[in-house]
Amino acid sequence: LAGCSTGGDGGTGGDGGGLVGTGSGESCVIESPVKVGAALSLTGGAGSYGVSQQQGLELALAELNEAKGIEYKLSVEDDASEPRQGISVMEGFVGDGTSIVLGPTLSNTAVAAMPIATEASMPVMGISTTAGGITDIGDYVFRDSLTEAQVIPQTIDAVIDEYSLKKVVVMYSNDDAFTESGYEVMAEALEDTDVEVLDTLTFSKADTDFRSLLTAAKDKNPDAIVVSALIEAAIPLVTQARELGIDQPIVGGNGFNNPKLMADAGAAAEGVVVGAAWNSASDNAENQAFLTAYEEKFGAQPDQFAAQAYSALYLIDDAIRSTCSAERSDLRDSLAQLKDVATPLGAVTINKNRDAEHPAVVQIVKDGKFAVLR
Ligand code: 1QQ
Repeated sequence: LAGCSTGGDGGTGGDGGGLVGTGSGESCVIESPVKVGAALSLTGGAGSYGVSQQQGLELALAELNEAKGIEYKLSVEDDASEPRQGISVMEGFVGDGTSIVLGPTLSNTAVAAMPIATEASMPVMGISTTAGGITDIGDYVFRDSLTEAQVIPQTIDAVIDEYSLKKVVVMYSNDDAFTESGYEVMAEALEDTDVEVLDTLTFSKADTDFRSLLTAAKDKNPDAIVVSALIEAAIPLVTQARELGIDQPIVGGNGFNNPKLMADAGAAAEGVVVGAAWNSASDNAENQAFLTAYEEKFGAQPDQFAAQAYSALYLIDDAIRSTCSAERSDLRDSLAQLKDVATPLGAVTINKNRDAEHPAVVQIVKDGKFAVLR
């Protein structure tokens, strides 16, 4: 078989893979289709985030494939909101020549699944993971989602200022990587202020009845309740708080950043304050184009998770075109260099920890929508 190529090594290394192109930037031409994987929570507790992410990716994919030179092939797999399923999805992508994987949706799944990517030298980009330490998993781990540490302190400062807070109760689920990390950031941010933490109450992410905890919280007479929770807990928590006559502001982390909060909690969601990486009101040109195209394609408005997913594919395209290579190690290096890329999230720079930097926003639920508080 001298002279014959056996090919089919399943990886993106070596020559002849067709993932190193010619030209650069807009004129870059890559022969082979570029495989992008996504491990998203389409079902299970985080299913409402994952479906939004999938739509954001599909829109970006359609737009990017209109440009010449690079054809992207997107493969979306359901991680079912479960670490084990996340691991098996990631293993599948490692073996099939995928250039980069987006996700998993939850930090709790990412901490289990991302090590598999980084051990195989396959780039992976979190598009919604906000827990501390995610990019420390390895050199091939990136994210375009702002961390809780990048968003919560200014959210806490804003509510203290807005509502002259003196004392709060903190609540969080203590069985999830994201909600625990979010809690730590909240506690630290509060420590840096004069606000007194009257009590810290814990629950499970699977809980749906918060009445006794909320009654205990109410008895302390706080000026606000600060909560780190995923959406499935946030909805009943907010609903039951209002039913129990807690009219004080409720301040949430990234888990609350979901239109399902307003859809399911209805009027109870009014006045909830949520720090975010994106608000639809952002007037940059990329965001305006994104809003229009998304509405046209899906007949609905996008949320932050769709915006982050959409932006991620543009960041990847920018990186690939900069060196005209979709080889895994080249893509790792080019992603690490990204600076001031215009996206619906604003201008995104990847910092030396491989996390994204761009402006954050503090939102308040008003008339069933996330409005900008400041
Ligand atoms: C995380 C999160 C969730 C809210 C993502 C959907 O921020 O798990 O890190």
